[in-house]
Amino acid sequence: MVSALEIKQKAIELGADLVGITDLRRVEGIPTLPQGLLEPYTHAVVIAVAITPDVFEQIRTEPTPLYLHHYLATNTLLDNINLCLQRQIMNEGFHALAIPASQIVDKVNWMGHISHKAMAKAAGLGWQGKSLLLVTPKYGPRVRLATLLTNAPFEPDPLLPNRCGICQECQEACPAAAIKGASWEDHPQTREEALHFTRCVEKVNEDFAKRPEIGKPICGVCISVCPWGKPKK
Ligand code: B12
Ligand code: SF4
Ligand code: SF4
Repeated sequence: MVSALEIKQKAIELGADLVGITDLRRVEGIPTLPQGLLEPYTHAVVIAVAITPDVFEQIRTEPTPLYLHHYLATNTLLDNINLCLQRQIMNEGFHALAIPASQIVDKVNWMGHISHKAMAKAAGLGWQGKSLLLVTPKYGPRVRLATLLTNAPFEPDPLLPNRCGICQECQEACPAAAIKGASWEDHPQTREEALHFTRCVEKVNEDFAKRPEIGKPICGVCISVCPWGKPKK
């Protein structure tokens, strides 16, 4: 059987910057669409692709057309890596299901099939910061994520602690004043615990997505200001 190390090496060869593995017992009770999505699976491989720091250098208070392009291209790369890993695991006789990087399945409640942030946290890639984004020690929140569900019994990775500390950069910079500044050791119970959720939803959908040169619900400000993402000197 293909080992956790081999699948991680393959992901890196294909263009991933980070890869982690979780046992799905770590996310028991997490909401999914459809309900019961996780039932055939026992583990997940979570991949991250970093967006170059130069894109974020230009983001101060709003998204840029350049960020839009990198956002779209990174989603495609993540989906392609995930499809290749899916094939490799299936060829070994296991089930595997690539969850799309950025598909919104329920536009009333703003949900994907599963939260990649929660899966990435459970796979030891980082922690969910005060912005609710997945923050990694190496790239901060400047990563996009995708999840591959499987029943291949890969060895899970150790968890990382929350390292936001007293930082409030994202809270201070958010153009919608949406970040409450709450902290938690593991994860918030609801999105509302971390965010004035509708303020963020309205900002990205009613303002940024309606700009002709953007056209998607993106923002990037809370990503750009996080000190963990700034290039290390
Ligand atoms: C719908 C969606 C949106 C919506 C709603 C956002 C939201 N916060 O839910 C809108 C359009 C507003 C949006 C905005 C943004 N998004 Co968006 N979005 C998604 C999408 C498609 C689904 C998210 C989802 O289903 N959330 C469901 C909620 C319930 O999950 P959650 O936010 O993680 O919070 C809960 C869980 O984490 C849970 N939890 C954690 N661990 C555990 C364990 C257990 C056992 C349980 C029960 C619960 C639990 O606790 C939290 C509270 O319930 C994902 C892709 C994906 N499939 O994940 C991208 C995604 C979350 N978005 C992303 C990004 C970058 C953004 C923006 C910065 C915009 C941009 N691209 O510039 C903003 C950030 C807003 C913010 N501060 O959160 C990235 C995040 C990358 C990262 N480093 O974290 C993702 C992962 C896309 C990707 N492929 O990388 N987004
Ligand atoms: S995505 Fe923009 S509006 Fe939403 S929380 Fe981050 S900075 Fe605020
Ligand atoms: S900007 Fe500061 S508070 Fe916000 S997620 Fe990054 S480290 Fe945490």
